[in-house]
Amino acid sequence: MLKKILIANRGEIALRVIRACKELGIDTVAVHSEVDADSLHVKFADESVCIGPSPGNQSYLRVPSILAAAEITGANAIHPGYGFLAENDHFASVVQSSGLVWIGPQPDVIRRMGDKAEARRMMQAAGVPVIPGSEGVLASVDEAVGVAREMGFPVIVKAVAGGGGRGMRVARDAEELRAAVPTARAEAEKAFSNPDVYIEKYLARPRHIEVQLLGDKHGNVVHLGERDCSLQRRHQKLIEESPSPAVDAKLRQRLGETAIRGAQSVAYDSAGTMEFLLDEDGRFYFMEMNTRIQVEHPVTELVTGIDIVKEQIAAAAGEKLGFKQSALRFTGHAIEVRINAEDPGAGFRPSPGKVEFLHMPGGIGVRIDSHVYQGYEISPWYDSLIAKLLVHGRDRSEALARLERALAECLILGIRTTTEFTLDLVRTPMFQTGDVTTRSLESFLEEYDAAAEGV
Ligand code: MV4
Repeated sequence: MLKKILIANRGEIALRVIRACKELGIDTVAVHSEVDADSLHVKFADESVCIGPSPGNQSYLRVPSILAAAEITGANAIHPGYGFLAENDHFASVVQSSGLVWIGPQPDVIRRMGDKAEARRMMQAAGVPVIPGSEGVLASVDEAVGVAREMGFPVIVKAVAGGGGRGMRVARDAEELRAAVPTARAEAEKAFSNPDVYIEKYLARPRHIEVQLLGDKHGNVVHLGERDCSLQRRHQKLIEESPSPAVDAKLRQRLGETAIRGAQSVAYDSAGTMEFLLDEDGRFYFMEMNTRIQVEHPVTELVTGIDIVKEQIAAAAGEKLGFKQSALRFTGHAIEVRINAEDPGAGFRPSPGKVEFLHMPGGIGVRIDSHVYQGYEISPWYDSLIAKLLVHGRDRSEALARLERALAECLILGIRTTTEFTLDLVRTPMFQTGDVTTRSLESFLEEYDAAAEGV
């Protein structure tokens, strides 16, 4: 049914989708900006169309240009990748009304999950545990203080249009909350053109645990286990792994069943991820749902053997999922690190430029997802991801040793990268023991910066 897929994205994820299409015997169309003319996604695709100048809002975010490229090339489906238009419900619905297949969940599901207060309400109604907080959007500061006094401080103010950590404010008492609500509203209005906020009880040291889901148009939803993404810097994940050191088989089953229940309540019919916070007492709470393929999806592919992108494409074509929950086996341990063109010695400032020399690691249990080659010019216009380095081992200890070994094989010259920083981080007792929370990186970075300054 799907003969030709247009990939509305760039970089490693565009390559990832093209690879799945090749294995499925589906033709591919790359779209690209002017600066991306020499990119690998353009070279690997069967056809390509230049859709505009380098800034994203003049190319990869231009809906009419992308639809025109699909029309000209006769593509009959669009895969959005992650970022750019992947969670834009308007784009998804225009794709569908143009008679094209949208490779993602239904536009109204994207829209409802995009409203974080609405997503909370829906999941609570479906019996998914949510963090105690306000019933939807706050009508006033007094309401916020009332709700906060009832459940206790500290609380966190979040933008309904936020997600991914943008537009959040923590308040430890009523006075701070009275200041935080207007500030958060102003920030939300500026960033998202929507000032609406809600509050939740603030969990001090949670782990970020997310569950990979796959659904089809026949009402089936399965979970592919969890990923632990607790190590983040400013809401940018640095390391992801599966299984989580904090999740045993029993908790995995409860997380999985809960995530499936939530997804089925909205007739979820694609690849998606439900994010939870796990507190010190082993309780978990729904945080938000990502209605797209994620950067870290290969971690799950390594422990399940399932090609998530292929399943996502098949589901969009109306096929049934190729396997049942009971047939899934989780094997070994996988870890992903992101290698970025950034300078850890300068606050992780982007370090674009020409890659003068490149050697990527190999050997048993190593996977590299990257669009970068020797001589490639990393553009300042887009994200700084150079490569995702993944390792798979029989257990966490083998995966850790393999990760150190593989990181040490990496050699990227001509630009600053996060390779050595990541190796230092991987070698810490904190990461080696798996005893991490969403706050762990802050303290590591303080020490790291102090060491860099010779303090
Ligand atoms: C929280 C939280 C603690 N308590 N909500 C950050 C990303 C966005 N999706 C929500 N985030 C958080 N929400 C409550 N009620 C702590 C965070 C958070 C965080 C979450 C996951 C990974 C890294 C984080 C870093 C700082 C704060």
